[in-house]
Amino acid sequence: MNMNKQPLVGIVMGSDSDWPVMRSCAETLKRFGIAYEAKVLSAHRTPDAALDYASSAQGRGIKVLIGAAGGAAHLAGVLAAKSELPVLAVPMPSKHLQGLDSLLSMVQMPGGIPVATFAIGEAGAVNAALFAVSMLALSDPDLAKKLTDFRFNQSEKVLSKTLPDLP
Ligand code: RP5
Repeated sequence: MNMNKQPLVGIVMGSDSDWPVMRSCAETLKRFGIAYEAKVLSAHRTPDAALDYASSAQGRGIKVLIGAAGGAAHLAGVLAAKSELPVLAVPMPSKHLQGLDSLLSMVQMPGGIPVATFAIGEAGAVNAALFAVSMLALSDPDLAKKLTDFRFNQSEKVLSKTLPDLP
C-alpha cells in the first residue's frame, strides 16, 4: 500500500489464492486510513521467510499481524511463535473442507502462544481488520472517532432497511 506512512498492520497470507478473500481486510484498513503491508508467505512453502518476517515485524514498526491461510493453516501460529505482537488469524475457505480444516488448525493453539481466530472467509477478513482498528484506536483518538462513526453509520444502514409486503 502506498500511503507514504509507516505500515502499522502486516497482512500475511499463505498463497496469492487467498487474496480475493483478504482483499476485503486490506480495503477495510484502507477505509480507516491505516497503512498496511500485504505479503504472501507460507508456513510450509517459505518457512524461513515467514519466520524472518515475524521476528522482524515489531522492530520495523508493525503493531498488529494478521495471518490468513487455508487447509493445514499454520501460518498465524508460526507468526505468533516468533513475535510478541498480537496475531489475528483468518481461516480461508479451503477447496475440499470449506475452511473447517483452516479454522480448527488456527484456533487450537497450545497454551502460551495466543492467536485470535476470526470467522472463516470474508467476514473474518473484515473483522480482523476492524479488530486491528479497535486496538490501534486505543492510542489514537482520531481513529477512535472514525470507528464510532463507522459503527453509527452501520447501525443507521441496518435500521433503514425495509422488508417487502406480502402479496
Ligand atoms: C495455504 O494453502 C494457502 O493459505 C491457501 O489457502 C492454500 C492453498 O494454496 P494454493 O495451492 O492455492 O497456493 O497455504
